[in-house]
Amino acid sequence: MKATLVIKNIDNLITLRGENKARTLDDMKDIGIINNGIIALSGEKIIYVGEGDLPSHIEVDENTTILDGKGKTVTPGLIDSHTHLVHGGSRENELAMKLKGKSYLEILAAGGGIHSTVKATKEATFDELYEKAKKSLDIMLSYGVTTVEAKSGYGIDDFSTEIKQLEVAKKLNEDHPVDIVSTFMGAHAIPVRYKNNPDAFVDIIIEDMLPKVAEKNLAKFCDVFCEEGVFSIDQSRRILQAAKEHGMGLKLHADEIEPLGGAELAAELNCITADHLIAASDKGIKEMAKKGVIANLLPGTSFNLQTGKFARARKILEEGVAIALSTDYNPGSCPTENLQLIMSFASLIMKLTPEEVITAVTINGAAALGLGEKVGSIEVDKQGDIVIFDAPNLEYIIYHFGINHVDKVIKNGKLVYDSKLTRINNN
Ligand code: IZC
Ligand code: ZN
Repeated sequence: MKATLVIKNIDNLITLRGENKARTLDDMKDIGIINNGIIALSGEKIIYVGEGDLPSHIEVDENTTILDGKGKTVTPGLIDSHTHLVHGGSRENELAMKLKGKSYLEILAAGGGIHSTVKATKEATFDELYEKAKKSLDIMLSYGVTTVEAKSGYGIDDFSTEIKQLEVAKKLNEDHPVDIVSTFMGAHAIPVRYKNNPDAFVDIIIEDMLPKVAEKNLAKFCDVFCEEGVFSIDQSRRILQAAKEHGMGLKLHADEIEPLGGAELAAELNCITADHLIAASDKGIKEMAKKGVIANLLPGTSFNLQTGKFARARKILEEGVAIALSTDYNPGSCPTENLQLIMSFASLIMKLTPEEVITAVTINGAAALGLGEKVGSIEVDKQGDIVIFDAPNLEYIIYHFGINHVDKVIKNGKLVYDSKLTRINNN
């Protein structure tokens, strides 16, 4: 078999080999490290992973791209499994309010927050949204992210804007190297005109929006912002049950700020993930463990909300729940595309080990998007999504925080990012 790309002499090859499903506490310890590792790819796929030299059945010729992994750490492409990628505008105007002590929910209740992004997203053209999201995707890719989830939710009752967001994500998925998985999240805020009758808006989502999104095949998942002053437990249940009937996978913004019982609901409905969980109850966490719901934790949001509260990651793990980690990239509660920073937060603040962190942004992130068979580990027959970090080991990436350690990114077997090529070479 002929290799099209080879990475050799890899000091620290982190394969994450093992089962293609979300891994829990004990299974997060062994991340399959190979010292002096070598990887061969043919086209889009990985064809060999091992130590030392290539076996004789793998041919290399003058057309094979050879990369050197000396002094480097190599991992599967990172997976950011919770983002609000496509949106108009930004919300730096909220900074002064936040510094004066106004909370996220107070800003939202006063008609700001999500509502201001709804306005900006509605006003933006398809091309403007596309260019803005593309810029963010380029940044994500430069940070080693090769698969991203993208939610709608900035049209809310303006359905054409919801569709516009999902179509932007669809086109970017076709045009950009990063793979995008779309989630419909029309239930992201109660529209101002439904303030006194939110159930009428829930009816519209169920009766009008979900069938059309499903018919156009624009979303693999459905998500709801289940929160005090946003969607209640009952409303969230109704929406997700309807989404399930349309064949969508289920996600839930659960117990982000108030302990409403989102974790319990996610377990009841067999959601693939429950996201945030900052205020999740002991009972909710136990029920998630029983049902195999993945906890998608977003510590960048905790940092940015300035409440000092983070999800109880160790407790969640010890109860037997698998953890994924994501940026939550959005213009309000977490305006950063930097998943490496989130990895440092997860370790330094939530006390996850480096092995747990890398598992959470690779194979567990893949499982959080139903893609565990395809991506998330460096193994034969998997998609060639690989990051070469200019770092001697995994601990170094997490410890030396806030900067980008990526040297090169390979996506679908092709070199798509090289940090050296972004600098003008005038010494
Ligand atoms: O735009 O504020 N939490 N949704 C739920 C968000 C944050 C995004 C936003
Ligand atoms: Zn979110």
